[in-house]
Amino acid sequence: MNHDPADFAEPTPLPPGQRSAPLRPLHYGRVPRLSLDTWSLTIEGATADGGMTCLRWEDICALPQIEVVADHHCVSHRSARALRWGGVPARTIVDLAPPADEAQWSLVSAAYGYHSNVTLNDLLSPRALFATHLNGEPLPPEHGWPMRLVFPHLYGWKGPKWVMSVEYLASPRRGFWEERGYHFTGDVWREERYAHQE
Ligand SMILES: Nc1nc2c(c(=O)[nH]1)N[C@H]1C(S)=C(S)[C@@H](COP(=O)(O)O)O[C@H]1N2
Ligand SMILES: [Mo]
Repeated sequence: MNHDPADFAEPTPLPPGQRSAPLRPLHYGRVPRLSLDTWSLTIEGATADGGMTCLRWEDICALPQIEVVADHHCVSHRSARALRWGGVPARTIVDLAPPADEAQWSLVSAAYGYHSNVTLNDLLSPRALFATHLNGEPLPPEHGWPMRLVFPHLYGWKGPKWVMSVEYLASPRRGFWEERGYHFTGDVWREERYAHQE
């Protein structure tokens, strides 16, 4: 009988308060209908040169791609294990359209007004990515097609699906869930769920 070396690997630990559950789409509102012809990612706000950068789908496809295998933790305690995300490192996008020195924060927005606040540090973390693929296939519409943000070390709400823009900020602002009682940073390993823990 053949064994995959993974059969003998230690199971990776889950962050505190999380339990394994199958991946299922979770979001506020409807799944938007988008077209690659009109789709773009805008990087704006407190940029280094004061301008804005608009990346179209073909620009994204021309950037270096990576794969990141990570668990996906919803703050509702469900964790989907070992998802294989493919896409562009968030750091690559930041390098392409860098922020001004004072811009240590950002607000990442999606279709229908969803947004989350993310620190520049988190955007620069090596495993953060703008994902276009899940387990080798283009993202299913309900999981954020054509592109979403993924932060393996933060709760799922920090990663907007159907991402449209990154706005660099010179002072902190709160996103959709952060305004509704959820934590400013949302680190899963520190169990930063709620604003009252800040
Ligand atoms: N645009 C958008 N992105 C979103 C959300 C949302 O409501 N709208 N929900 C977030 C939350 S709370 C989680 S847990 C994950 C869920 O990702 P999944 O649907 O791929 O499981 O998406 C995040 N991204
Ligand atoms: Mo979530």
